[in-house]
Amino acid sequence: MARRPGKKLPSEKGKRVRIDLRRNRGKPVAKKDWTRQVREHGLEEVDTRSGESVTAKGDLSRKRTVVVRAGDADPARFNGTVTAMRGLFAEVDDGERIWPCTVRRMLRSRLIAERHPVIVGDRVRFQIVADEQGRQSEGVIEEVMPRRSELKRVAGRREHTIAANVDQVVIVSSADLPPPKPHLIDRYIVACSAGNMTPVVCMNKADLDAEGSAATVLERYAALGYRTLMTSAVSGTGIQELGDVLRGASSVIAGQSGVGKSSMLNTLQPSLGLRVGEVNVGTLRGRHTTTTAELIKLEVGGYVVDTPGVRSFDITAVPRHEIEMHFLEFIDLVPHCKFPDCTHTHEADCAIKTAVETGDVHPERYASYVRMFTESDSRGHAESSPARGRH
Ligand SMILES: Nc1nc2c(ncn2[C@@H]2O[C@H](COP(=O)(O)OP(=O)(O)OP(=O)(O)O)[C@@H](O)[C@H]2O)c(=O)[nH]1
Ligand SMILES: [Mg+2]
Ligand SMILES: [Zn+2]
Repeated sequence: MARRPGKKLPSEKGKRVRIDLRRNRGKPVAKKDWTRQVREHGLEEVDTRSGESVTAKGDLSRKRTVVVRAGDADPARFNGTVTAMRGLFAEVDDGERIWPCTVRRMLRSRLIAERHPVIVGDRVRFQIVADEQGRQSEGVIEEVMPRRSELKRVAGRREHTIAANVDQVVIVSSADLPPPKPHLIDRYIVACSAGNMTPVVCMNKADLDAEGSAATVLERYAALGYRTLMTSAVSGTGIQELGDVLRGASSVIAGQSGVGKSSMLNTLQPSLGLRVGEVNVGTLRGRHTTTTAELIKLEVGGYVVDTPGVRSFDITAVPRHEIEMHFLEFIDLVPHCKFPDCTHTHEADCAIKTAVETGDVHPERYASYVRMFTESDSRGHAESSPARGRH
């Protein structure tokens, strides 16, 4: 993300050469099929394997023009951060401008095989290519750097990474419309803990919390030591504090559709003009107004990813016996269970269950643990159960 002083734009410095590329042997997939998948499942849900050979027109030609720096044997390579994914195109910020980039086929196959396609927040190395007219308008991502953090979820049996290299996740619920779902907060907290990010628990629509029940839910998390925020995008309550939380960090704003994630960011920085949707009064569900995860640079300093709301959010890559480690208040209690392999579900003399009875562990936190434990199979992956997806 940092600007590299003195770096010249490739147009000023590079010379173009033709290089051989391996012809794409993948079976072409009808574009309409991919478009249909995107429309039905959203960009994040589409299985990229099936759309692999669609948009990258460069993949279909044998030769491609790449920019070579004077004196360099190899084509020039640039470093950047992926700020958005649109179909098979990534937008990459090299600190000076945004480049639309495709992903090199070889890399794409490997990443897909490892179930980690290029995602927002990824640090990448890319090459600039020129089009038929010689314009250097596009890049090809050649390498994705190791990620220091990942926010993941599961949809059905498929694992999906939402964002990479973020420091913290602001887990947004709303006081009402839709009402808070503590279980969803707990799932996000486990995902943060497992993915190496700090959770911040935020309750938006404070203006609708007439009875203070949302504030009570928030206190539960404050008591556990998590940073909490009560905000209102409408009245402006807590928005300055939100700015303080986001300043200087890279953050993901996550939570159900309709809780006001985009609205909060608009109130913080009106120039963003993010699209905001209505909540369906019948189902109390948002309308999935935000459709792509995008990395946004904030005036207060820092970067934020406004994500599309999710209906289901599951932990992944957390073996079921490790789930307990991500419930902070369980950690000191676990050694006091009678059985060393206690799962805290059906066993006698379980320190966690005793703590629930004495009020030291909140019953809803315990219920969240049990639900996550029973829904996860022994390898830690979600089982596709018909109940999944309803929160
Ligand atoms: N009363 C009240 N309404 C709010 C507040 N924040 C957002 N809303 C309303 O909630 C609805 C949904 O807001 P969005 O910002 O689109 O919600 P979102 O979380 O970004 O939703 P998705 O993009 O679908 O995930 C809109 O009608 C907003 O006007 C708030 O603080 N108070
Ligand atoms: Mg939104
Ligand atoms: Zn136990």
